[in-house]
Amino acid sequence: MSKQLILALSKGRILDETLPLLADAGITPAEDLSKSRKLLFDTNLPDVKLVIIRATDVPTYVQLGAADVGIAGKDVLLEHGAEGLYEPLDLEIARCKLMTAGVTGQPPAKARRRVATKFVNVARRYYAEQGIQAEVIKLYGAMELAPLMNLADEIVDIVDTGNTLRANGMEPRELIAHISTRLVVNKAAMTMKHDRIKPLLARLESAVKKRQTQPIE
Ligand code: PRT
Ligand code: MG
Repeated sequence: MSKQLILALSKGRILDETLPLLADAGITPAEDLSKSRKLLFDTNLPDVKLVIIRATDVPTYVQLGAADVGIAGKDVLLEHGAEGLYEPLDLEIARCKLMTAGVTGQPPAKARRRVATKFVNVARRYYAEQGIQAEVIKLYGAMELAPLMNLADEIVDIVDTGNTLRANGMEPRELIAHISTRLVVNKAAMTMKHDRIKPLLARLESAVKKRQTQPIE
């Protein structure tokens, strides 16, 4: 295993909150990420590199060892599964909730429920635990549309303010999980590159703690 450390970052909304945390931990990209179409970046540290990839791909990169460390939403980790991964740190950014939601005022379907979601594994597990028969329908986006179009009775999706649901005539129902962004580490790398990963973890941990004691301006 090379001594180089590869960090896989989720692009999109998590990235904007990740970069200041990394900066507090002493890692800054060597160039402006927003001005580049590159996906692999050098940093101020000679042997630390960043890859910026789809959030849903981060667990795969880390699990298979293509990246040593990753930053991903707990929703993505719950859906993907945690085999081969350690999850040593809650970065406490991009907080939201995984919930079921349905059409406002409409009682939940009694018989086999049709549930549209991109979190099919999470949804199957959740409804099975509840003893509710569910037909889970995989969608890749705009879950809120499914009940309006009579494709599904309810959805499983991420909720923050609830505005997206309300704008589409829906209401949040059951909480499945509280979500925040987590640091994940490849299990083999945690052993083989412990001398590199341990200080990174410690610096990120203190960056997270520092935020908790500092009110956001
Ligand atoms: O684009 P892609 O298909 O890859 O996924 P994406 O668009 O879901 O990715 P992105 O960049 O939005 O980031 C997703 C990650 O951010 C998730 O994995 C969560 O861990 C985290 N996160 C935090 C959120 C939200 N808050 C959030 N509000 N992800 C999505 N949303 C969306 C939600 O899907 C819904 O459409 O915002 C809407 C709900 O927000 P409210 O405020 O209207 O309730
Ligand atoms: Mg997106």
